[in-house]
Amino acid sequence: MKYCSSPTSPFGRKVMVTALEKGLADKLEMISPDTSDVFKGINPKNPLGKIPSLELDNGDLLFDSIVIAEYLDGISDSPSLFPTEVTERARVMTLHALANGMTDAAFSRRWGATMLPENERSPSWDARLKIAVDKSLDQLEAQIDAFKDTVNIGSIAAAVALGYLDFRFDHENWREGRPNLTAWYKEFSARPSMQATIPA
Ligand SMILES: N[C@@H](CCC(=O)N[C@@H](CS)C(=O)NCC(=O)O)C(=O)O
Repeated sequence: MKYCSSPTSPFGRKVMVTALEKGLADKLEMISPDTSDVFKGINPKNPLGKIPSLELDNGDLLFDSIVIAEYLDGISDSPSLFPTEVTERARVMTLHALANGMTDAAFSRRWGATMLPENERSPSWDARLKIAVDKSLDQLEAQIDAFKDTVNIGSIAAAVALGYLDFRFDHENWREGRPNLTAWYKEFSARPSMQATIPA
């Protein structure tokens, strides 16, 4: 299977953590994105221009990250990272949506600040995105008991989101005033799957 991603992509990292947790990482042939013109997108095979994508041996192209993660989860026999009981699944997928939305907002902030010409940047849009990140962090801190002892697609997405903040927004210190989230992340990020995928 051809996996198009980059070690610095938080969405790609979520998929790799999933693949490692499921013992499938060696099945992924790594393909680098095409960054020659970021305004046209960085993944020519995906009409949305985004990474990650996974090309199956039958030619199907899977995106986005949650679809790839669920596919990898489904083809391995090891315990699932996607609960099947309806209420539990809804909770975990909502946690995933929160963490992924936070990652999306943080990634957009970074993209706006580094790719757009200075006269096209929008401080008020950046502030709006920062509010989304901050409120999501507060929500994770408040609901820590619901996920602190779990390893599933929701907790993986939460850890990857925090890892991305460390990578790109270290100076904003998300840990301040969030002791429970800080302690949980310290423990979760020691997992071999997280250690093997630290963005560089
Ligand atoms: N919802 C998508 C988001 C993917 C995404 O935003 N990927 C970024 C890299 S981290 C990207 O490819 N950006 C290039 C662009 O948007 O042009 C997913 O979960 O896969």
